[in-house]
Amino acid sequence: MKLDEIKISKAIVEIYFKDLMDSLESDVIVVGGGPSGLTAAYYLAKAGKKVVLLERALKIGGGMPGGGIMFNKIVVQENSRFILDEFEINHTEYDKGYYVASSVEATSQLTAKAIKAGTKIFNLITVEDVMIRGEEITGAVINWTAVEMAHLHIDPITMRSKFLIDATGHDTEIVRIVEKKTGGKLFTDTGRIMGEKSMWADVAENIIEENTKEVYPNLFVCGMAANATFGSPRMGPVFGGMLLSGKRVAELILSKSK
Ligand code: 48F
Repeated sequence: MKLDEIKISKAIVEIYFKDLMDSLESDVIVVGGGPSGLTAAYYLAKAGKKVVLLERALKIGGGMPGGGIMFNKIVVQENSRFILDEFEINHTEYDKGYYVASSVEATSQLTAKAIKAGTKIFNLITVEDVMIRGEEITGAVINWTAVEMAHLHIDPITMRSKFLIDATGHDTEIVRIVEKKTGGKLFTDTGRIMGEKSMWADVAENIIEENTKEVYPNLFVCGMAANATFGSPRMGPVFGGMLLSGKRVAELILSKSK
């Protein structure tokens, strides 16, 4: 077969734009392709929801592939081991209740399973604002990451969704935008972001599911962003809480959308 470069270009442009057009309206937009966002996307898509995941970076995975200080291993504790099994992530028991997995394999499996369940992933896209109608979140305002990086003065476009998940990690970017634009009407004790506390793995991992919740009408928070929003500590390279938080946010949205 003689290859035609223009056909290759047409294939990429046409199919990408078909995906993009189809994703302008969805059930759930997940912002952030780290472990919690990918887990949330997987469980929501598996339950039949139309899920779009937007990731600023070139590569998917957030803080997961880097493991602990670039040692590409992650630790998962007993209570979340079943999620490793669900995603077919190999792991070995290091000590009683402490399981070790390859951070690269874990990232790959979360990503592959989320996609195969039906999630549409768009990398290199940054969510720079949200849509609010009345007192409800109704979608995301997006731009190319390259536009953000180059500080170009270029207007964004919008994507409508019934629910938005902030899975942006430590910076809790979407909740921060909503805090700023609503003047502090979050469902926290202060109406504002309570702020991340210093590392304490045991406390952080035990509270993350409780912190995983709706933080403004139709805006949910999961993963490290949940602990940062509700004033809890960070946990370092133990990832069980991220997986449980992703699963929890999916369950909350599924029960709200019944
Ligand atoms: O930071 P990240 O991995 O979030 P997570 O799912 O997991 C946290 C852990 O990796 C680790 C930890 C250990 O347990 O504490 O840090 O809570 O992934 C967040 C992703 O969101 C993307 C960002 O590039 C990263 O890949 N992101 C952040 N802001 C935006 C965004 C934005 N405005 N638009 C699109 N993507």
